[in-house]
Amino acid sequence: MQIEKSFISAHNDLNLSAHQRRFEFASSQIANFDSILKKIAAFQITIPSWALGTGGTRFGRFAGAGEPRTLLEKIEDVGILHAINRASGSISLHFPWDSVDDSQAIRTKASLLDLRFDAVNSNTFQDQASQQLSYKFGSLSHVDKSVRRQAIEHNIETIRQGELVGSKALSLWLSDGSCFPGQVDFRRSFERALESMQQIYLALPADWKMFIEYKAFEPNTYSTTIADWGYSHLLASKLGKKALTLVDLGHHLSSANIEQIVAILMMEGKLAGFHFNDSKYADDDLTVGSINPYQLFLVFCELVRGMDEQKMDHAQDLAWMIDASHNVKDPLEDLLQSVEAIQIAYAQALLVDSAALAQAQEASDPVAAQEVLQAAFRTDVRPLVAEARRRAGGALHPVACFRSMEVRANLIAERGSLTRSTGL
Ligand SMILES: [Mn+2]
Repeated sequence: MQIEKSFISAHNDLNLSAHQRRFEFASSQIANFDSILKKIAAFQITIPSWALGTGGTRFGRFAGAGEPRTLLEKIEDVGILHAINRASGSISLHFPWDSVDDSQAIRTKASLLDLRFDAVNSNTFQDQASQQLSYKFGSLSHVDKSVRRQAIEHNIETIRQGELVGSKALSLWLSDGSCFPGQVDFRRSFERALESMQQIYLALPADWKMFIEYKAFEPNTYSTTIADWGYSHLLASKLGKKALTLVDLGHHLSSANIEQIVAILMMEGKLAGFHFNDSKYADDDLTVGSINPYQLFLVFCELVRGMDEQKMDHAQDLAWMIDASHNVKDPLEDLLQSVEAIQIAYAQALLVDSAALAQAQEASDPVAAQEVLQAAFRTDVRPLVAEARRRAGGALHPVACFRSMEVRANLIAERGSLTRSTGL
């Protein structure tokens, strides 16, 4: 399905006068709103290929309808999102789910939809039908050298596939760990994981990076080989300059101070980027901003301050991706909501009076610091985000626009109602 520009214009025309009233009020309170609009418009959030179908839990999956059946259809879905919000201009592929058979066709389709390819992801957390050895007891840290070799080769093949589409980073999440005390030797497991990753690192092209993601627990229930930012940072430091730590909002033990982790990693030049999602208890698969938008805002405050201090380009220098997929919403509507939640938190962080905050910190004045932060957080920036989107050719209200175009009904008509996207 192709999104007609005329439909988005018609949607915007219908909503324009109400929007303009809200925008005039919002912008009248902000001195530098024009530069904020430009930053919001430039900020693109990568869509993971595995979030385009309905996710599931270990108890089951309730498949949606009209899900993308092939990589080309996944790219088409991201193109739909990007046409509507002009902020989802890249896609992250996962191997072997997204095997690139015809790279020319894939690249052409993506460029027609104004999309680029972000980090590629390997998969050693499940066994594939064609696979010789099992990852039941680990992959890069497995006690058996031949299992480790198989996992290393899969990662190198993932890099090769990424090169075909112009990716520049390998994102590595290791599910290795143990379910019971005594099951693995912590130190040997870590050493084996490092040794395997060194071999993958050597296979990275000169202009590539390696992102090392961590996760506190799950699928393993007792220990995880790369359980937190300390393990990841240790690995990244030992591996070298091209290795960086990737922070996933949902991969921490409950109430961890994620904004502080981000601040320190940025200070050390070792932050790769961010995976956005939200969670109430332990899982990480809920829509961004649906549970704890204040935490998201605080994370963005650190990101913005850290990037500004190091004169980094907000849109280009770190990797921004959504990593969530669940059971009950239309995946495309959910992604539109997630992207907007990220834009809102980013815009609010841009509003923080950093000079006043620094002054409050120097004066050890927590009351003044809270006033500064919450003045930004409680500002309704939605008209600014909508205006940035409108100026970039997107829709004022993405979900409403998506629904009025009957995108899902069209996709079902094209693809059928029994389609199932590859992925989890
Ligand atoms: Mn993630």
